Amino acid sequence: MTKTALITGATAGIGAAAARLFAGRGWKVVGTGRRGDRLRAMQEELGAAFLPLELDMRDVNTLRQLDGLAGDWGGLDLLVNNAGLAPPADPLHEQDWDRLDQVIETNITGLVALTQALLRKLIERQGGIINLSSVAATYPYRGGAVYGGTKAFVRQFSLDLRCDLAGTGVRVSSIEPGMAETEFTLVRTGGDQAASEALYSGMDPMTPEDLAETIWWIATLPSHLNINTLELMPTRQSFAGFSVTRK
Ligand code: NDP
Ligand code: 8X3
Repeated sequence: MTKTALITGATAGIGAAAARLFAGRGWKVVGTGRRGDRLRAMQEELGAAFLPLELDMRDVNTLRQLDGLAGDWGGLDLLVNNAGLAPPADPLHEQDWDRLDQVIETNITGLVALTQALLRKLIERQGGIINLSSVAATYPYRGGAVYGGTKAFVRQFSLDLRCDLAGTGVRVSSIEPGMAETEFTLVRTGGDQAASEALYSGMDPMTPEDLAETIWWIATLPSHLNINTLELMPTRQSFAGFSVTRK
């Protein structure tokens, strides 16, 4: 039977690469995002393997009705909770509340609502859930309080969800990547292309395709194996020390 994945945030970056990879390897893909033009372009590119679903992750009422996905696309083998974003990397007291709220609603509330809505379908097929957390869940940095906090939530949610799903055969994984060159920094900086290019310049960042292959690897492991958490970085990214403020 053809397998079906629902991939959120399939209009750019990691989600778009994963949609292409899964569709190219014989899966059906339900791809979501707010930008309908990009979803339609993806459908033209991938054909019948791709079902576009225009969806704002902040629209909890709609998310909660998605257990009603019917027909050929009704069964679900994999949920990739990928849609997400970061606010500018400024200290919290300098941040705009609306941006913070958008990040919390998208990265946490929407992810939980969608997961809850689709769980029964995933249990029916003994499917899998792969959540996009981040190295920001583990390693604090200035300006990362809300983003890192949301990604720490995603990791812990993934681990706790495994407890709820014990015995169902459903697998849950948290992927925690470092720097991957996508539209992530463009969004974070409010469209500053130069800042985005400068961040990834000369450091061989991970590519969206690297992460898509990682998602594929986790999803297609033998069913008796569960990757709980997986942290990965570009070789040129590493750790910094503690910060000390002297008097
Ligand atoms: P991109 O900005 O390239 O893609 C983000 C995707 O999320 C887009 O498809 C966007 O679709 C979707 N999205 C954002 N907000 C919403 C919303 N409110 N409703 C629906 N969809 C939404 O970033 P990445 O591909 O890099 O990010 C994917 C995930 O990976 C995120 O969760 C991010 O936090 C995580 N991550 C990224 C890293 C990186 O270095 N790039 C590292 C670690 C984790 P649209 O705008 O069309 O709605
Ligand atoms: C994105 C990676 O290091 O910019 O999650 O927070 S980082």
